[in-house]
Amino acid sequence: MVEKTLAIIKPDAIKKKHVGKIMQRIEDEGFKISGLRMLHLTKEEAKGFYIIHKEKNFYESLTDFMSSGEIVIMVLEREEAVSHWRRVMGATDPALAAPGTLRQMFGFSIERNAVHGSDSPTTAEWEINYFYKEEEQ
Ligand code: 3AN
Repeated sequence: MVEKTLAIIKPDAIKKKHVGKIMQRIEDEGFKISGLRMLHLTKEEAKGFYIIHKEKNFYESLTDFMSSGEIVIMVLEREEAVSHWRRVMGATDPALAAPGTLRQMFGFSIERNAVHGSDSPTTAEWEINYFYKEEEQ
């Protein structure tokens, strides 16, 4: 089934100039980029986006990092978009991510791991709605 997922290129990957390579990979993997925007989250916006992690000990640090510079957000569309994008990203910790995955190639640490992807179709819908009005989706 064709579905949508939300992908983010995080501040670390933007600073290291990996945007072009990551977007090329997205197209090579057969995704249609149906939404694309660069923005700089406020701390409050980052906290809202990661609200599910509010009890975790890394919440403050993660939201500081995610509001530390520009990010690129994208709505990606293809068959099984959510699970496919997570396979392309690799494991959360770049040290454990499989060879050829984006986090293995471009991630620096479990926090500064280059890219984000929704973890289920339900989360994808919530995350896309967080950034896009319905008529923009
Ligand atoms: P994923 O992004 O692989 O779905 P989650 O949902 O467990 O991983 O975590 C969300 C984000 O929180 C990760 N992308 C990462 O940046 C950060 N994170 C996860 N675990 C840790 C940790 N132990 N220490 C610091 N940051 C973490």
